[in-house]
Amino acid sequence: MLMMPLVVALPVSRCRMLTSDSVLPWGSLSLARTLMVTAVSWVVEAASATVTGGVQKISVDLSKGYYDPASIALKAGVPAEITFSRSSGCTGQVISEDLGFSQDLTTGAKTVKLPALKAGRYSFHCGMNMVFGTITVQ
Ligand SMILES: [Cu+2]
Repeated sequence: MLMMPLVVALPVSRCRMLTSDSVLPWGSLSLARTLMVTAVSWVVEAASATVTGGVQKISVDLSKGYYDPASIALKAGVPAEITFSRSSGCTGQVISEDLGFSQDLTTGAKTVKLPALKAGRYSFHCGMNMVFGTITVQ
């Protein structure tokens, strides 16, 4: 979620640049608008887990200082395994009150095993409640 303003900021600033430049045709402006909308929908879209042998699995990378993906889609009624990469500092701990887990990532990647979940939205966050991720089960 922290990344969203940064990702959106690029097309927005590009859009302003094109607006003030009268040399460019109108087509460029609408292209910039399309890029902006595409960037927003890309950020919001959840990453789906892969089902292997009756378990749905997904990995979350923390090398950039935020959860990538920060939005995870899981199927209801199928056990899940979410692997968080090794991390330190702010994201050294990953906690979910909703799902009842707390992991220390400073010593290495950890796999959180979740039972078959009911449909709903569950959140997880760093130890300081500053960086967030969402699991949508449907
Ligand atoms: Cu933090």
